Amino acid sequence: MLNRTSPLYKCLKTIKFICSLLFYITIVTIFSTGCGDSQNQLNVFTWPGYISEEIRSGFEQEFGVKVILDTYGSNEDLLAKLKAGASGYDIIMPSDYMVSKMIQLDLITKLNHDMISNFDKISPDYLDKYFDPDNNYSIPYTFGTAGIAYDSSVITSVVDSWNVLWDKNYKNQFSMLDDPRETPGAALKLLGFSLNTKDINQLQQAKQKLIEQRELVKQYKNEAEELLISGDVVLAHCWSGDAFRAAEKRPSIKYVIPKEGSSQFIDNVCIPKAAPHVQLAHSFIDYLLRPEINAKISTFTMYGTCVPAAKEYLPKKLLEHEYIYPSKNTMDSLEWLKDLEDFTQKYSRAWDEVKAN
Ligand code: N2P
Repeated sequence: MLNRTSPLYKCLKTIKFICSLLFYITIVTIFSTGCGDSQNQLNVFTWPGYISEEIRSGFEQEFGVKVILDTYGSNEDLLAKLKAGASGYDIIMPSDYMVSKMIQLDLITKLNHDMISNFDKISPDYLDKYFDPDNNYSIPYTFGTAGIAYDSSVITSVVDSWNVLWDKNYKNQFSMLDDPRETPGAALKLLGFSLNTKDINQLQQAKQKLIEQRELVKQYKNEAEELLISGDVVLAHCWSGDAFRAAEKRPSIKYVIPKEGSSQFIDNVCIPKAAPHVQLAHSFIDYLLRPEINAKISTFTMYGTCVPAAKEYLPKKLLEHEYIYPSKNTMDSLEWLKDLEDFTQKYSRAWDEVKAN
């Protein structure tokens, strides 16, 4: 037995004390930085392909923080997640009609414009829209359309109507968006109706059309880019950026807005009500609006920029792209999706019935 007063005993006791101290420090460090939440972390919930690695790591390095990305496939999925109480997100990117819905449901926070020094870089063309008249809650991120992508090396006839997506010759060779508003919207347009109709009879007709189409569809999917590049599909109902990015890898891919008309959208940056890092979220929004950064976003996503000064950094082929910045004629054929309040459920139900058939 060691004597409590012996030098060896004292030395061992000191070592034991230092070891417990180190253990305690390690545990505290792990819990405050490694796992769990941290003040130095920004949690971004967005559409796939909306934030590039360059944009993410650029913000991380400049601000000395970590940016965590998570993605959703549709506005309705985003809404369901927030309604179910998801509280960790600092940034979300709802489309127009979903911004108005979220304001009404008190799910997003009022922005502090004093913390967004680049706000005046946004073109007035994309501000003060119906869904958030003074941009108190949302900053435009990018804009685009829904339409049809097709491989012109396979489909040599003219593609200019939604009808092609009901053509039996393309059975199992095309994909449709998996979206309770966009997909019924395409059928409504084909039938000559508004994609915001609240006429139940028109909606039923669109549902029947989609049920008829079901056996022809290879896949319902919101990200058509890979399907088009791989040749898994030769036609796709998709969002414009996905078609243009696919065309970069497979130049025979073309995009068209059908003559019956289609939808247009602005996707926006918002801060959810329960966001843990509101200040950092504002810094991120301000960063996204810097012209050089905004140009990189537009180049990567192949959607339009809302920041005119970004155009000086954009390649000519994007600036002159007839479908990124469509002509007035084409624009006039486009509708914004609107929040349909209680009638929204009828669309969701119709869409569920299509998919269950
Ligand atoms: C993401 C496309 C999102 C556009 N790939 C729909 N708002």
